[in-house]
Parts: sequence; C-alpha cells; structure tokens
Amino acid sequence: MLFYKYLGRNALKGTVLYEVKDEVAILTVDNPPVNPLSDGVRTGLHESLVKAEEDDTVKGVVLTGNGRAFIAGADISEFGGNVEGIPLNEVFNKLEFCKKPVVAAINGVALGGGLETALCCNYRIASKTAFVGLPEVNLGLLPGGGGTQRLPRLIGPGEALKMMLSGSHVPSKKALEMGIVDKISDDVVAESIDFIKEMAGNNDNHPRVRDKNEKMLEARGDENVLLDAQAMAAKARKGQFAPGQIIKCVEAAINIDDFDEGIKKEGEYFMECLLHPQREAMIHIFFGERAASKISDVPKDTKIKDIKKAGIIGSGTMGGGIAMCFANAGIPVHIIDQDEENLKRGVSVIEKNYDFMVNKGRLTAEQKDGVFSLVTSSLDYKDVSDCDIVIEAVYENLELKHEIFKSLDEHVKEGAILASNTSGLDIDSIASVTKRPEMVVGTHFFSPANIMRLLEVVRGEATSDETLATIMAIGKKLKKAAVVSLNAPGFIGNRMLFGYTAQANMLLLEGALPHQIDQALESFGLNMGPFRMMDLVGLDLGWRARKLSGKESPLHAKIGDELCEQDRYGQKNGAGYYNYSEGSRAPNPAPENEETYERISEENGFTRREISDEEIVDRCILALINEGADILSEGVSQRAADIDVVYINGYGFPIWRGGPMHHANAMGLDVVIEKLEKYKEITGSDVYKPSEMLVKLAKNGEKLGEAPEKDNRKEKLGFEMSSVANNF
Ligand code: 3H9
Repeated sequence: MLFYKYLGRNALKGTVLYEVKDEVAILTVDNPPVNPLSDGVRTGLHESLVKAEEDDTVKGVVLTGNGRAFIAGADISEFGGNVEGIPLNEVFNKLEFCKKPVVAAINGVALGGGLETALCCNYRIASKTAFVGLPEVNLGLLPGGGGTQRLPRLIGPGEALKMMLSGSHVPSKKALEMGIVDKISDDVVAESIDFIKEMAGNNDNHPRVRDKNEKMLEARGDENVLLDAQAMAAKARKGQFAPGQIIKCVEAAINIDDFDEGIKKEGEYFMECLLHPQREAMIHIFFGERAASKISDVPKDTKIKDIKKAGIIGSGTMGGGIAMCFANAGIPVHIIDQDEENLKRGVSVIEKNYDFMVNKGRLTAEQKDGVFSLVTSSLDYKDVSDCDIVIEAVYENLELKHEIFKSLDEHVKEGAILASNTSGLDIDSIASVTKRPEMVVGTHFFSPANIMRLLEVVRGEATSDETLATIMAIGKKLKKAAVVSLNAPGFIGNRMLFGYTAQANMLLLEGALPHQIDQALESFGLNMGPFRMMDLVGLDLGWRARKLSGKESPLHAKIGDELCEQDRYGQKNGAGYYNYSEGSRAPNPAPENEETYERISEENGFTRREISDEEIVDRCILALINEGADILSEGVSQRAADIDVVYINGYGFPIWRGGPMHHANAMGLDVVIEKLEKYKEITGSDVYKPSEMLVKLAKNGEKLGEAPEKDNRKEKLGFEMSSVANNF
C-alpha cells in the first residue's frame, strides 16, 4: 500500500494511462502537448509501476507517450518553485529496479528527463521520426535525473559530453548507430509488446545501463576526454555555469566506481545549477520565446493561411538568406531579381552556402540536392503570381519599395501576403500603395538570415489578424524566434541599438578607446563589442546618409564621420576603428586613430579622462534598459520578455543574463534608477532620464514584465515614422 505525503491530488498536472494487453502493461504518459514529467505524471508512473509489479498476469511493461512526444523532460515550469509530489529520482529508481522488464517505446521526442526515463528502462525502441537529447544546458541546468551518469556508460563519455554540452537533438537513426536505442520500428508499442513476450522467460537477465562500466574504465586516466569538453564549452558556451558542472559530473562517472555515489555528485551539482541566477535567466528565455508568438489581441483560433510556396524579391545577401530559410523548411521558393547577373550570383551564393554545409558534415549531398532543388529563380514578376507569400528584400529605399509593392499587388494572386524585409521603413506607407493593406506586414530578418534566429514582425495599422497569425506560424516553421513590433521608428531592436551605440561613441569622445569599450562589453557577455560591430556593418552607411541630409552630424557620430573622411569605412576596406588584414575579420589595434580621437574630443569641448570598465558597461547597458522600458510603455513591444528575445537572438546579448529587461529585474529596479540618475548627473544626457515606467515599477516594488500585457494595436498610438537608421 502506497502512502504519499502530498495532498490535493486533483490539482496534479498530467497523468499516466494504464492498460494491459497480451499480458503486457502499457503505461502511456498523458500530459499534452509534449508530456513533460509534471507531478501528476511522476505520481502516475510510480503508481502504475507498482500496479504492474503486483499483477501476476503481467509479464512486462511498455512505457510510451500520448500524441507527438514520448516525454519532453522535467516540467520546466516547476523549477524555482515548490515542487510537489514524488521526486523524479524516486520514480527513476522504481523504474530501474522494476521487477518486470521495461521497454521504452519512444514514439516521439525524448528530451532531458524524457531520455533519462528511457535510460532507466531495460530496452529502448524508437520510431523513425523520434529524436532524443539532453538539452538541459540550454536552460542553465544539467541532466539531473541520472543522465550524466547513464548516457556516458551507454555511448562513452566523449560522445555523451558532446551531446550534453551542445544540447543537440539526435534523430532515432543516429541514436541507433550510437547505441542509445536498441531498435527502430514503425509501430513502437506493438514492437515493444512482441519484444517483451519474446524476453518474458528471461526474467533475471535484463540489462541495466547503470551496470555498464566498460566505457568508464576505458576513459579512466585519459585526460583528453575532459580537456576536449572544456575546450568545447569555452568556445560555444562562454560565460555559462552549467557546462562546467556537466563536465564535473562526467568526471565523477569516469572516476567513481560506485554508480550511486556518482548520482549523489550529480544531484549536488544539479542543485548548484538550479540555484544559479543563470538558470532563471535561461528559463525566462525558454518561456519568453514561446510567449512571443502569442499576440494578446489576436484570438487563438484565428485562421492561418497555408503557405505552400514563397517568393522573394531581390537576390542579394538578405534575399538569398531568406530563400534558404524557406527551402530548409521544405517550402518551395522562387527568387526574382531585375538583373540577370545579380540573380546568377545570388543563386550561386546559395549553392555555395549549401556546399559549405555539406563539407562541414551538416548536410549530406543528397539532402543538399533536395533543399537546393526547392529554390528556383527568374527575372519576371509573373513567376511569383502563384506564391502564398512574397517577401521583398531589396535595399532600404521607400520609393523603390513602393514601386515593387505596386507590381506585386498587380501580379501576385489574391489573398497572398506581401511582406517587406525592412529594418526601419514605414510599413503603413508601403501598404498604402496596395489594394490589400491588410495583407501587408514587415518581416525584418537579421543577417545572415539563414543563421540568425530573430525575426521582427512589423505590424502595420491595417495588418489583419490572419496575416499576423500566419506570419507567426511561418516564423515557427522557419525555426525563427519571431517577435511582434508595432510600426514605430527603429522597431524594437534598432531603436534600442541606437542609444547603445551612441553611448559607446560618447565614451570614446570622453576618453575610452574602442578596444577597451569592446573588451568591457564582451566580458559582460556580449558576442561582439559595439566598435567591432560598427566596423562590421560599415561606418560609411550613416555617414553617407547624413551627408545627403545636409544636417550637421550629432555629437556621437563625429568621430565615425571623421574616420570615413579618412577613407576608414570598417571591415569592408580593411580599416575602421580597427585595422584588418586582407581576408581576415580579426580586429587589430589602430593606434593611428588616436590622434583623431584626441582632436575630435578637444574640438567638441571634452577633456579626455580615464573611464572604468564598470562605467562603460553601466552606461551602454542602462541605455538599452531605459529605451526598452519606453518601448514597453508605448506598447511598441507587447511584453518585456519580447524585448529580451529580440536582444538575445538578434544582437548577441548573453542568454545567460536573460536579456536587458530580465537583467534590469535581476539588478533590482531601484538600483537601475539610482545608476540612471548618477549617469544623468555625470553626462547631462536625457538618455539617462529614468523611464517613467521604471520609476513607477520601482516605487511599487514591482518588476518589468509583471504589468498586464499591452493591447498592441497601432491605431491607439499613431507613431511618426521618421527612420532612425540614418543616425547610426
Ligand atoms: C529536465 O528534463 C531536467 C532533468 O534532467 C532533471 C530534473 C531533476 N516542461 O516548444 P513548443 C511547453 S529539463 C514544461 O511550442 P514544439 C511549451 O512551453 C527539461 N512545458 O512545441 C509550450 O507551451 P505553450 C529538458 C514544456 O513542438 C508547449 O509545451 N527538456 C516543456 O515546437 C509546446 O512547446 C527540454 O529542454 C517542458 N519540458 O517543440 C525540452 N517542453 O503552448 C524543452 C515544452 O503554453 N522543450 N513545453 O506555449 C522543447 O525543446 C520543445 O518544446 C519540444 C517541442 C522540442 C519538445
């Protein structure tokens, strides 16, 4: 008789269905949509295993999942709260020591605690479409359900470390080759029942992963396994806490003979991850990315158009990258360019990109042929007439975009969506030249579009719910982190970037040097400091636009403009804030610029001073936070977490800090206000005048993101769309 110390069973989430068929107990995890191991599932598993053990007619147990998933892991929403019900490791213990043989019938995704569940079973049979993985590292965690001890025993510590440090998903065919699963089948449950019936007589000899020690003994004394893992973590997971903990767990698996001692170590290291602020930050982004696709005033049941074919206007870097996104998702895509040479070049760049992936082993030659065959091209607009969506991706010129949209409206079939890949132009103005403004939307991809995950979806005044819902759905299909912005200057990302780079430039005028500023922000965790980024984008873009406008350069742009006058445009011509050797993107110091910095500082009344790294980081990051709070209070962004998703996926903000808004919450909004006021005093700049929203929240002891979500409709707001892009 079991006695559980928790109460309120009705409130438990998820369940396990129990059925006996052909003398085999079938346990089906039922917790839609992806069957995480919530309290109800853990309880259900424990109870069902006891029931199967106590039933003398039952010869064995098959464990499977309902719907598209086997088990997607522990219930992520339980982390950081009071967890009720039976602890996971108690369930795993029951499973591993079940008195009857247990087969995991892996019908779909088995991730994290899901794969760990399967590793506690005696056998694993996977469907052709299933995939497995231990992606806990993406949440700032380690596989704490025995994964760090069992997976290395099954596939060797080197391969297990690669899987755990990358968090990669392994398709069932590869999982079979690696030895993670024993068999692949079209009907995993039927196959598992047959398997049990075959094995039933063999009652005492069912393998347990915990007993497989050969691979641990082989690795003992071989330092390379752990050194390779450390190198991998340093390169791909800079600044993150969990990877080091994973490596320590595997070190324990290799060196400690007693399996249970290794499990104990894993538990201790897991707890340190659970309590670490990075865990909260990374889980905030996991849920933030999923929330971003939901738009508060667009009903859930809004009809979604079926996108069977896409068209792209423009075969440049952006057009080609976007075309690859569609092809990679299995959607045929047709590219139009007005110039035959450009088109040929554009298509050959796409092919080269795919060849590169083949050379790196990321695609097979056969897969390349498959995706590349989905890309077609021509010079005639008529050839996109049958597309369900056409994305214009030409350079930023409103008149040119007007012309293109007029033609598209004329040629593309009724009901198709017309999208503009603009980083700052007015979507309402673009929509106004068509007879279908409700089907016009902005899709701001980030370069290189086939790699960068961010997709800013720009909602115009007339954009319909159906258009928006369809774009969010297609964003998911293209594996993008899609975030909605209102049609307002700079949208979300570039508006924040503007204040951030302006402050970096002000710090340069005041006395800091580009490499000091870059290093300080890279140590904070950004992928690339602002001066390396400006050199990459090209200093001449803003300079040329400012020259055309005939206006005097703003203070923060003075040094960049002077460098352009000296033909220093950035990486494109080998000299900018840094120097670059031919064919290399590595920045080398440019001491010859220092005379320019000193002269421009002096001409503008600055006495250059020593500036600490702390001031550099504070001033640049506070500029982001303060602008982000304004964006939120104006309703340009729907939620604080949306801003974080934008900054992490498009601007290299470290995921382990959870994005600028989460970082502000972690600092404490009272501290943020205090610092803003301090820098307002030092600089006299309104950039640091605390956003009213921050002041109000701090006064009430609240956090960003706790306020109710904004109704995101533009008509309430009426933004003046003067592009801020020229100010960069
Ligand atoms: C772990 O296992 C720790 C253990 O080692 C140790 C413990 C002691 N929990 O992504 P989707 C929700 S850590 C709770 O849109 P897809 C998700 O929020 C865990 N909820 O679907 C969404 O909710 P909503 C390790 C979860 O088909 C809905 O399900 N496991 C969980 O594009 C649909 O999700 C992972 O890290 C969860 N585990 O992708 C796997 N998973 O509809 C995390 C999903 O309200 N999950 N939800 O927005 C994934 O990677 C993807 O969800 C998956 C499906 C590939 C499974």
